[in-house]
Amino acid sequence: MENEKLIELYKTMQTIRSVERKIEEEYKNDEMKTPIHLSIGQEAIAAGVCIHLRNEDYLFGTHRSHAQYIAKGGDIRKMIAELYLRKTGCTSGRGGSMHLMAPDRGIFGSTAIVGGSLPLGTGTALASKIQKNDRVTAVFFGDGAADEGTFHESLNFASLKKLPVIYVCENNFYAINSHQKERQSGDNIYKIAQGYGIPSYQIDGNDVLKVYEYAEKAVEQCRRGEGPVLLECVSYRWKGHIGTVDDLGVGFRPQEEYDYWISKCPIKWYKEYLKSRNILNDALEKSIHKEIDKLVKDAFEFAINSPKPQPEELLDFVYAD
Ligand SMILES: Cc1ncc(C[n+]2csc(CCOP(=O)(O)OP(=O)(O)O)c2C)c(N)n1
Repeated sequence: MENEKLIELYKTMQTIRSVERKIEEEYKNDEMKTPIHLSIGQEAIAAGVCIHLRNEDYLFGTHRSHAQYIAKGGDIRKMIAELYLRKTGCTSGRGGSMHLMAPDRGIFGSTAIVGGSLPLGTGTALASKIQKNDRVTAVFFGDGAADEGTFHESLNFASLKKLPVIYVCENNFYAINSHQKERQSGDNIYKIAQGYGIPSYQIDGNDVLKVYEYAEKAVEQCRRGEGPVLLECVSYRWKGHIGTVDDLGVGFRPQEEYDYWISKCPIKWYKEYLKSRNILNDALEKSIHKEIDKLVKDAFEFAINSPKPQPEELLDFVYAD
């Protein structure tokens, strides 16, 4: 892979991390009137998949979608403004953090309904097939969504119709506080997809190069019209399920498990990799961070200074004009 792409992956992961760290910091001021779900620790998945997607390719995400929105090129100013429920937000302050949209970037909406992204993305993949274009759909979902009927229905249909859709399972083991082992008889979601005849792989979701490699093949397969692919990307969320809390000590996450995954930080590992190969040096790292800090500062300033929707605008967008 060219150095430019390797650096792009690094920038995307660092941008996601910086934006979410700033959200975490500012959330305590109680000005963002939206639930938030942070994906700190899972940055490599969105970065490694979305780098292969074109502007017009579709993306559907979940309640935990900041990373995917950023990686697919969503406007960060509009995302932060959405979290502050401002008129300039990506859904004009109507959706909050769990309903991010950027139609100009193929992002047709994240959804708070667990498993909801699966049939939506299967639908746009069907549309691509009917319209005979080569637009690919990427559907992100958690291991918890694999408990839902929509998972099975979507996979079966996509396989039957050979739809151009990549199902990206972000397996962070937990659905709120329930471990995968307490909910599923197996611990290999990708094997379920194989049962539907879908080429499926379980990969290290903290290794951005692995995600990149598998996602590249998946996108190529979809564009060739050979049907869906599922990638089960094993990773870990560092924060609690919702908000800014750390949920260690609550009684369901062992300290050793948490420590292990912190030591496997996707960004730390990748930075060391790039430095050991002289692709990233201190000066470049500094300039990347400067650029990202500026971007984040600007997005928050834009959001805070943007107007709030007014009461008389409450019913706007409820009915078609
Ligand atoms: C249909 C449905 N059932 C239950 C919920 C409540 N709920 C919100 S998030 C969540 C867990 C989701 O876990 P997972 O899909 O693994 O995603 P993660 O939070 O780990 O990213 C649940 C059960 C919901 N939003 N929708």
